[in-house]
Amino acid sequence: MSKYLVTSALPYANGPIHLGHLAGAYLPADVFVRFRKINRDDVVFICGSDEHGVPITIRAEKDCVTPRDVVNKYHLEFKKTFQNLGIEFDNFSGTSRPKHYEISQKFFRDLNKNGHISVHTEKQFYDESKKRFLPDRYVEGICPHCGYDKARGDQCDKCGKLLDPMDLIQPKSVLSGEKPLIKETKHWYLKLQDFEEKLKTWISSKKNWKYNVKNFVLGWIGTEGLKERAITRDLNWGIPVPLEEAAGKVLYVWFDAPIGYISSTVEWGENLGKPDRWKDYWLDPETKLVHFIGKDNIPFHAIIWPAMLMGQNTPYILPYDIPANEYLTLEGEKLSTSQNWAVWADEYLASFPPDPLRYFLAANAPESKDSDFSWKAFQTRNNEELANILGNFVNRTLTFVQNNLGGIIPEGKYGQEENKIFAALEEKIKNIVECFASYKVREATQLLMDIARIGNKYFDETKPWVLKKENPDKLSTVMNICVNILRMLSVTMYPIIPFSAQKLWKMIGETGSIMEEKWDSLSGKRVKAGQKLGALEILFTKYEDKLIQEQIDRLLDKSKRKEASMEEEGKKSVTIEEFKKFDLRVAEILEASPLEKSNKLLKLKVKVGEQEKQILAGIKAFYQPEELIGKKVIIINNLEPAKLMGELSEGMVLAASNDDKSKVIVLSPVSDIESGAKVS
Ligand code: B3M
Ligand code: ZN
Repeated sequence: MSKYLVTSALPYANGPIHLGHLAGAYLPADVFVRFRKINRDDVVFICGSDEHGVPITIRAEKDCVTPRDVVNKYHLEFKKTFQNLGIEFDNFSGTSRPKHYEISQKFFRDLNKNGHISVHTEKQFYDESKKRFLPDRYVEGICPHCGYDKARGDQCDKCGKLLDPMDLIQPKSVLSGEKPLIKETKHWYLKLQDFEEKLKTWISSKKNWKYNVKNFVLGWIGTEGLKERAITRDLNWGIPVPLEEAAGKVLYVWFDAPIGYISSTVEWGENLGKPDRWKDYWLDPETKLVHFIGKDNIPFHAIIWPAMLMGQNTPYILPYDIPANEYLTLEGEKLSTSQNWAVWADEYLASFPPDPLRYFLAANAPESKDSDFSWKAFQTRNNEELANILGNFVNRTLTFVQNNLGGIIPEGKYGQEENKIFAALEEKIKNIVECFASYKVREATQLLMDIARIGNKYFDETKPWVLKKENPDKLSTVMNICVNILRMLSVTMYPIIPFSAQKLWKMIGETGSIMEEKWDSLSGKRVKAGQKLGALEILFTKYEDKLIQEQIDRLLDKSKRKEASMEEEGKKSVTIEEFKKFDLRVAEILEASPLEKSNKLLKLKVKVGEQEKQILAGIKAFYQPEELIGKKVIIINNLEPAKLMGELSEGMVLAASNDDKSKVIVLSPVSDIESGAKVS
């Protein structure tokens, strides 16, 4: 028996849980914990909501509520969602509770006392009209790497590059929309370089860590060495920095978030009436501390957090393992909450039970590379594996016992043949155990299905419907074996699909919780002959195309609706002053020719009054150059000149188009007027 403290990344309390979160940090952890618990290990499973940070304050500001309101709302939602999905934490806390403040401030004080914190004055953006400093996401502007014009101060959503707010071109405050000033402010830094050698030695000792994690960390340290990092922010939502001279500053969210693992464990003990219980885990070097996270959280868990722990006066244990997962994509594309390209857990649960999703995400876990969720693949996994293989075996076995043997588990006489079957099954179970122990949920899922396949094959080959007439003795043994396979199945499937496992457990006449069954008793233990089956029910139903299509349509609709609403925003009214900024003119086309390098552009020479200029127009597919020559059109005359495919364009020809852009018509005055005439 080993002692485990298992954690899942604390979800940010600024939005609901989607399938990407589940696949990365929650389902794999829950599977591991269920396996460990059934294996008689001593396990505590800890989580809570991550309740600080700029995404939450921005969200609150946008919705005109307080950060506390935002946090409370999502905290409750998380609890409900996790419960409905069977993600069973021993404690789910939150990082804005007093105990968490206390422990986090102690963390800062210890690091400071031990000389691992420095303080610097730095330049930062400041919103003069709001009288506030603007940390990372409070500033938006043009990305210096890709030119995207809504890049956030911490990261560009388009090209994914990490940014410093000072990198942004034309920075704007998200609070006022104004250009921010640059002002000096003081911040406190964690001197990561103090821990560099210790971290390297520690990480090198982790022989069994996943390749992606270890490699990432050594790469991070290796190339540039460790540098100090700011751990404070100018915000009014967060944990106050426990220093007099730091009034108005709070701890950076990534500083306090992992401490949530400790404070949630403390809370767990307190709720049990044992306030010192947390020490049995956090202060015992025998405890295996396992953090389940998505790959974007690796540096925080494998470098910064261990450094923070190393700098404490309390002898906390360090992470034992960090089985980080890669990403889940959706229908082949990157998940995006801002573009509503996501399947939300609650949305899923409104139409389906939890187990088929758990099964799918386990079978397609992004363990060593990104994997994809698609509704069609989900349907296939459900219909062809859960329903056709596993469900079918459960159903045919139990209805046979019910209809032909009075619902009583018959006696089995085990000879060589039967023992061979048991040996094959036990071999599979041994492999499954190894997979669960090494976070290989994908493989465990396949092996689990193999057991059901063995069951179906055995049923087909022994033909109980024939034995019924010809050999009742043998029938008794065959059905006994089949029920035994179901018993093994229910325990092995418990970590992945616990709801169905528990139902199956009851159906074979077991009472009580499957948790009372212990993994290592599986091999020897057999069903009791004479035991009466429980009430039968269908474990898995097949999903029709129509139901799946509805989900696909909804996903497409949601993201389209988002596009439409963005377009609507673009249609907001403008003032006459704004309109007057456009210098619209009538222009005469003098020359037109296709631009060789482009399949869209025509190169036009136009006359605007006395002036001649070159304009590139994306109308190649709709007009022959000759038919345009001599035509009068409307142009934006003062559009900033731009180079397209190496050619200068000094304006824009106005055109109308239908929705799908299959038709594009250049605008022209209905009767003649001289070129250069003003359009208003
Ligand atoms: N809330 C980031 C995330 O949800 C962060 C994890 C904290 S774990 C200590 O991806
Ligand atoms: Zn960019």
